[in-house]
Amino acid sequence: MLNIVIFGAPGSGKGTQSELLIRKYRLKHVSTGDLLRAEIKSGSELGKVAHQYISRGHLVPDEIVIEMLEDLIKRHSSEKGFIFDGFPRTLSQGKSLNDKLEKNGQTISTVLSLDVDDEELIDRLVKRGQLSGRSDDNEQVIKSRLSVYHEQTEPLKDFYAKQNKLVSIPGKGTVEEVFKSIEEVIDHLKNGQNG
Ligand code: B4P
Repeated sequence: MLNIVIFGAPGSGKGTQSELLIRKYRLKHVSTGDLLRAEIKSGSELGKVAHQYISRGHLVPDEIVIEMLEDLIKRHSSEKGFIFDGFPRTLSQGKSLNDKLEKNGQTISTVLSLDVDDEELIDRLVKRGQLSGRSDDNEQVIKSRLSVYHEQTEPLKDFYAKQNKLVSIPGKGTVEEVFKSIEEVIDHLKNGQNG
């Protein structure tokens, strides 16, 4: 089983690269951002709460996101593996993910950290906001998301480095170039699992 965490700042290419990964490796895609946006669209109580945080560029509280993820892991226990996209985003989420996987006799295979500088991130997200109209893709909210990333999410790099799981991927090339670096890491992992 291959359990991959795609890690990076907002706009680093997590969602973009996940799409390519699912196609090639047939893993189950878990994007907490997509799940939360679906809840908002459906008008559910959870969605109403999530919207209050997302529209200000804050993280949705850990309890909500962890519960959502727990349900999903249970429902898809027989898959080939997961791509966790945008989860974990806090140390508490990271510890919880390790626990949940361990309970099912699984572990995280690798954490791919997409490294892109803040200037490029702001540029990408402002452009996406102009096309998609996503309410959290405007410059003021983007800056808040970036500072939340540096304060609450980036410490996870150290958490995974200590477990020898962290692999840094230069995230600034074209989508294809970034994917090529990712493929190399995963193919190497898969060969190790088979051999
Ligand atoms: P997410 O949906 O995870 O959104 P994101 O961080 O902006 O990244 P995304 O994956 O969508 O974009 P990508 O980098 O691929 O989260 C949204 C919000 O939900 C969070 O701010 C938070 O409030 C909440 N949330 C989600 N998960 C949570 C959790 N676990 N805990 C608490 N709260 C949570 O792409 C960005 C743009 O760059 C695209 O337009 C793309 O086309 C472009 N791009 C990608 N790769 C490129 C490249 N190589 N070159 C040029 N452009 C590129």
